[in-house]
Amino acid sequence: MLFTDSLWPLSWLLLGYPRFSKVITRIQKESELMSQTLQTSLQKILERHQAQLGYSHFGWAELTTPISFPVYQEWIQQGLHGEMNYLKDHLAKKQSPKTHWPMARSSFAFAFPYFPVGTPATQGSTAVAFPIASPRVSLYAQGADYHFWLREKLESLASELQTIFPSESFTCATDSIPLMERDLAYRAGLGWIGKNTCLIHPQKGSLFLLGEIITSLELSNPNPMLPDFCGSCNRCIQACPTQAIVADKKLDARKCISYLTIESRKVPDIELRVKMGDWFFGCDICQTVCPWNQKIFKAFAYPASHEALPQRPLLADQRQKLVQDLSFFLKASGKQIQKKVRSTPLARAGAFGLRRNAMVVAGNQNLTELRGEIESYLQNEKLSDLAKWTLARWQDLELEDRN
Ligand code: B12
Ligand code: SF4
Ligand code: SF4
Repeated sequence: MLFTDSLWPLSWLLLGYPRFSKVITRIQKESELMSQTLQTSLQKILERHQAQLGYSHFGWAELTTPISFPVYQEWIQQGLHGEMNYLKDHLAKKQSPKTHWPMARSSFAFAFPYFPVGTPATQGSTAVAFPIASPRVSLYAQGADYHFWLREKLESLASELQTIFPSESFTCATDSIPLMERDLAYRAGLGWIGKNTCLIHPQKGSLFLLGEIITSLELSNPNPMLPDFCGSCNRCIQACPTQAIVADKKLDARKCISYLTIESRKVPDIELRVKMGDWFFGCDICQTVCPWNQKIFKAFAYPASHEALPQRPLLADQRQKLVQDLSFFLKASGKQIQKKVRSTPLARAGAFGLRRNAMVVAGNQNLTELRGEIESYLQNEKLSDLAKWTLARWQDLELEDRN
């Protein structure tokens, strides 16, 4: 402010160029020092809360246009988002996040591990008893809805920051917001974008969720962006049962089991149904096969080899429990289903989605004990086609068994 354009020639005359340039250098150094001191203090504050709030790593970056915005734009243009129209509506805001949050200059990014599941670290005060044990549910979803517990943790941190910096602004965000979270986290040094499109850290793997605190503080990223360690590996692309990873770092959401079982409000295309295997909600295969998650699975003796299969083998008692759980979703009213899955991520699919998913699993796992339940949908406006498919699938499996 001191040397505006109009005062600049005058100051040159008064101070002489060499003195002027020394003043400028001094001001620059002082502001760099101030910014470094601010960033060091922030690093300490965030480290102090890390263990208690349960984030595995964090960073921050300027809130500029995402590096991969052109990738996102092309992805939308190609229609790979399917029915997720909100992703198209968010285009302009994602390009310039500051138009959505006018006070925003930078954003902190946090990685919250969701594995092992159902621990206090991943539920906070929003803990719930997970209502089903046997249908195959992706790891992130086997507990309380993270939109509650993750937000709660971020909010307690944001209010701490607000006390320390009373004249600045802090806003918490996660998931369904117009922000390219993986891009921001990549720029903040939290990981690289893998071929499966997930953000991966060399020590922490990819089994974590992302959350942000958007702020008016002017911060520049002190961490280097991590190099891409996928190398010549292609395991995720080869293991995806529906061939949804159509190129490196490019996912056709319309084929992804996670989309088909959570976000879609339709019945899956016939050629995808067998490939969906026994996934009732979400899918973890492209992360289960990833070498960067193996030491995390090993540390908790998790049977990753089974989880990487499109369809898990069933023991007799597992079959009985699965039949029981799926029978509930096929028989219960919409209200009863909503009550059962309340405060868990399963609520996102709604009663229609969960019934649809139950039918696909019943078909692929040959759960003929559910014949009565399936036949009761033969006249259903939205699900009759899928009910017919389930019955036909059982016939095919019987023929396969005979041959
Ligand atoms: C829509 C959505 C989905 C869709 C589409 C996913 C997709 N890959 O596009 C569906 C329903 C399929 C989905 C599934 C899952 N999701 Co989701 N999803 C989202 C959401 C809301 C938007 C993602 C989006 O914009 N997709 C469009 C594509 C183009 O963007 P992108 O996914 O960010 O992908 C990046 C790369 O493709 C990249 N890219 C390509 N080339 C290059 C090159 C460079 C240099 C860079 C930097 C980037 C880059 O560009 C994109 C931006 O960085 C985000 C939350 C958010 N607001 O960001 C969560 C989010 C991405 N999902 C998340 C999770 C946990 C999942 C699942 C694991 C859940 C599950 N188990 O079922 C799966 C994983 C499937 C997979 N392989 O991606 C986490 C990811 C955490 C992580 N470690 O990466 C997020 C960030 C939610 C959160 N707050 O934690 N998801
Ligand atoms: S989540 Fe499952 S269906 Fe989706 S890309 Fe990964 S392996 Fe494929
Ligand atoms: S499985 Fe291999 S290619 Fe896929 S994300 Fe992991 S390291 Fe990268």
